[in-house]
Amino acid sequence: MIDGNKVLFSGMQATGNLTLGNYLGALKNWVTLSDEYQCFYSVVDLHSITVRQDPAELRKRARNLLTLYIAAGLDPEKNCIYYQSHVSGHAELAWILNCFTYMGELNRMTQYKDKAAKHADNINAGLFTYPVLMAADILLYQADVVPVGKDQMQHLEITRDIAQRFNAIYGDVFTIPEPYIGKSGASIKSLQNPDKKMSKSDENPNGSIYLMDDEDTIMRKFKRAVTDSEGCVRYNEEQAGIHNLIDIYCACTGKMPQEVEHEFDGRGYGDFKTAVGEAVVSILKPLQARFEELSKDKGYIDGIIKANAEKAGYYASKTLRKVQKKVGFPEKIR
Ligand code: ATP
Ligand code: LTN
Repeated sequence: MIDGNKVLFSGMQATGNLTLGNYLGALKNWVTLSDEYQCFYSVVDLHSITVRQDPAELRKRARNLLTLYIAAGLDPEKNCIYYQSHVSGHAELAWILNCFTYMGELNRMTQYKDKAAKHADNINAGLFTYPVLMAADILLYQADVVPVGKDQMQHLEITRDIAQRFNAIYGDVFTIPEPYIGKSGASIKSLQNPDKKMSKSDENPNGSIYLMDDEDTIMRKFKRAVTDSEGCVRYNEEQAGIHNLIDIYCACTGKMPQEVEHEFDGRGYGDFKTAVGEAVVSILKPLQARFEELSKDKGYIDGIIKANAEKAGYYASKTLRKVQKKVGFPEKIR
């Protein structure tokens, strides 16, 4: 609890360009939840270097991501929006938690297996212990709730296991966090392969809608989206492509799948794809305009970066000091 409010933590990596999946699965829910909680939204740049990055590019993407959090509607006066690398407590707590995490647990992580297969020439220890750093992010702020897409559930479970293990030894140190998965948009699939999640690191740019795509590109990508030969807009697992388009449409319009089936009853896929494209454009256009405007205001963004790093650092050091004491590190002499 901070000032009587429950705490929310979430983060995104500044790797690649953000997709509609990131927006509908995560960012959009962050904005909805931000009124109810004391929120920490981090640009998790420590996580990004588990895969080799170009330094200048990473710096630029990280700043763009932080700006995008604000452009999406998160008020930086109320929500703590900051770079993970500006708060050293993340790395310090991660080290301690590494000593309370088993190799066998980490070996089971599917994201690790996927990324290791994808980057076979760079299977570094950071990639392996990535979930421990994520646990540190969450536990450092004593978060009650963590909004993520479905793909992050396994990391949330290991976070809870580590926290419970630590608490069982040292008493009630950490709050046990609950995941928050949004009702719609929790798992947006690639437009080219609806069995795969839409991902910013997909090699095929037609599979993903990027948040900065212009109107023509968005409409073209939806027109080309893979569907089936059934020819009717029905929400069932067998029609994976249409299922995904309905998910996207619902997440953008707030409608229910049954309403959408009804709306497009007897109409072709062409009509439906156009409607989905238009719904997405109507959400992304204002987001893009706000992003452009904010990006020009260097002083404003710099001010937020500074103030929020201090705020996050304050809460992080409270937990860290408690943990250091529990495990037996000597008190600093001041
Ligand atoms: P990468 O392809 O680089 O692994 P990613 O696109 O999967 O990245 P992350 O940075 O890992 O994105 O995820 C940021 C947030 O967006 C997480 O909460 C994640 O669950 C959510 N997310 C990512 N992809 C999707 C998707 N296709 N549908 C719903 N949520 C998603
Ligand atoms: N692993 C997450 C990003 C992430 C995160 C977190 C999400 C890092 N730390 C803490 C929620 C809470 C991802 O790849 N999407």
